[in-house]
Amino acid sequence: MRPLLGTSNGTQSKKALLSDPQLFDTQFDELVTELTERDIADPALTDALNRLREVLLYNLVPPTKLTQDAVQRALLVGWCIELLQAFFLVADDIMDASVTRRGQPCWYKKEGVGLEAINDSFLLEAAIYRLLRRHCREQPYYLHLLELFMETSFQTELGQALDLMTAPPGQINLSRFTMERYKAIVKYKTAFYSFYLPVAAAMYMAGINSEVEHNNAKHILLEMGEFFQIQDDYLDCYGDPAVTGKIGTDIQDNKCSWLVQRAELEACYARHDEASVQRVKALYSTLQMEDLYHRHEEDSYRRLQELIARHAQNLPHSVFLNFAKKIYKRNK
Ligand code: DMA
Ligand code: MG
Ligand code: MG
Ligand code: MG
Repeated sequence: MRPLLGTSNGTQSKKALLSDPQLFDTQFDELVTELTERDIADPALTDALNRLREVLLYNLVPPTKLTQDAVQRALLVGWCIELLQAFFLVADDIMDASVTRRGQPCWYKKEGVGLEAINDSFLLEAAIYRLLRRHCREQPYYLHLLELFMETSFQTELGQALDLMTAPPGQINLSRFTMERYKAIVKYKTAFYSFYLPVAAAMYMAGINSEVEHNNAKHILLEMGEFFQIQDDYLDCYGDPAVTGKIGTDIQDNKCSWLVQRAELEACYARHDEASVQRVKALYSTLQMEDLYHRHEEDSYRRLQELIARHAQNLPHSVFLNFAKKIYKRNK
């Protein structure tokens, strides 16, 4: 994976603007001046306008060093999430026997690195907690962040364990690959750390601690994370390494990838309950069976016309064509 935040230029410049504390500062100063000096010049109002100034400064938390520091800390936590990702990816590439990552050789593949990369991944992880301690220890959300990072790591490691034990090297047994197992793997190995973690960290930093709020966010983000991993599986096979920055290994690694659909068929075919029937139909639809069928119909019609032209030399073509017209494009 996966440069999650690599967005368009438009988003970048908006982000830069929003996170520029100096611009925000300057505007606040201007607003105070506008409200208390520029518009109303009546000397009789001096006291009242001074009062307004005091109220504004006191109640709107003048953006001073405080907000600048808060923005710096938000950026730092962003980097901690990147560190967590790097920690997992360095290890993941060893376990998946991958070759490239982000357009360069995987770290363990570099000359002289090899399995020392295991310890390097631990170093990346340790860096998270050093940075959090140094920069956020005094913050009310510090403990929440610590627990969040540790819990997320555990969830991801459970997901990686499921991913690996479902893919024993060289042992093909597609019955291991159920949709239930797939969903568990991707939820734990990807969705928590790639989607819930960044939003939950921001929520804690903004003072949103309620379990209900977090569960609501989790509900949406885990669903998004599941789809994100389905895309990752798709790109493992169909992506262009020049664009994804990595060469796929899921087939070689016996991975329970979303693209492996036979197990779903085995679980649902020849069943009489409506849910199973619908799951088979959903599978057909993801395999674009309708398109395939229509293309086959066109091909078949064209081939038959050729046959008629070639073989029905003494018989009227219409005998055959009328037959053909009766069945092609039929919908009953
Ligand atoms: C990766 O899943 C999950 C983690 C925790 C790194 P994956 O092996 O499919 O990712 P990638 O395709 O990027 O190697
Ligand atoms: Mg991998
Ligand atoms: Mg992996
Ligand atoms: Mg992958």
